[in-house]
Amino acid sequence: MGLFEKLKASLSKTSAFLREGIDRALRPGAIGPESFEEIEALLIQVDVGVKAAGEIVEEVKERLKREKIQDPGRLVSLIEEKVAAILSTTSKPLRVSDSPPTVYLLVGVNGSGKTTTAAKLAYRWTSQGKTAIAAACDTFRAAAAEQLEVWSRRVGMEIIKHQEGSDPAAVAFDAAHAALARRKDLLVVDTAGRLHTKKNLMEELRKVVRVIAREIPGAPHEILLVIDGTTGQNGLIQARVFTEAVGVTGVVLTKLDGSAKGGIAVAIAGELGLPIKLVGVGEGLDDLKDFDPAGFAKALFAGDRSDQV
Ligand SMILES: Nc1nc2c(ncn2[C@@H]2O[C@H](COP(=O)(O)OP(=O)(O)O)[C@@H](O)[C@H]2O)c(=O)[nH]1
Ligand SMILES: [Mg+2]
Repeated sequence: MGLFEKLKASLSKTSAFLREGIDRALRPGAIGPESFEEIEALLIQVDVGVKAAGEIVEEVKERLKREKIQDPGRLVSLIEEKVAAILSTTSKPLRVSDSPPTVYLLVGVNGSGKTTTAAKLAYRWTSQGKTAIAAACDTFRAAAAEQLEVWSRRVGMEIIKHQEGSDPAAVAFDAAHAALARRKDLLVVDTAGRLHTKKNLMEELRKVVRVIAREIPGAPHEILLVIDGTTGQNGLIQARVFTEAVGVTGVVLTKLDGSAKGGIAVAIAGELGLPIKLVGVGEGLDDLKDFDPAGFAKALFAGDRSDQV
């Protein structure tokens, strides 16, 4: 399946809901102020956020008035363009360091997909003949390091882990040294999402960041906040907490496959101003895609009709 096809399939729940509603709101002969109220409500329901939904609808209304557009298809295109524009304002590619290792730190709440994303990221590199190493900084549960170890074998990367309950910053320190000594191209740092208190977790993360920055100049090159794309507005609250604590540089939006709340991408860009860098569209190693604002917007409004491709 091509990249766009995969994204379109992943967003099909969201887009089927949106298109059905929008087509109903814009049925021929019925385009009026209520149509736009309906569309705004639909956008809010897929978690685009109140602010962005308002902006999108205002702009489309303006253009409708100014350009006297009556064609529903054209109006849908305008909505799609506006969404793409919002997503583009923050869009930035994933940073890669000129002097290896490139270091990616993954943060986020439990179950959001950090460990899986770490493996997927490493797979991108190892499948291109580059070398990768993982730091198992989720020392909160033994199972966390084991899970990363299983992935590491599949991906073909080394892993640095300590005992359960040990200091994550010590793991980060060892991993940074191993990455430098063994000239690895990539270091992925997996972290915990749950501790006894939120304050502890944030302090621990800050310490991990400090250690990495001290041992490898310029690192971490990305602090990626992993957000579960099915959790809707909750993701925004998480994003604020993590951003304040560790200065997130980008978002990985996971589990888009099966999400009916794919509009959250628009809220992340529009309300938080954070760039979405990658999207997770499945559980496989290959199911991590670069974020493309225009493609995402197109898939969001594609509906489930094959003639929309
Ligand atoms: N469908 C789907 N499942 C995902 C995706 N990313 C992660 N998962 C699943 O989400 C669950 C939690 O992932 P995990 O990486 O352990 O989360 P962590 O607690 O943040 O490390 C696992 O069952 C993963 O297979 C994705 O993009 N799509
Ligand atoms: Mg994990």
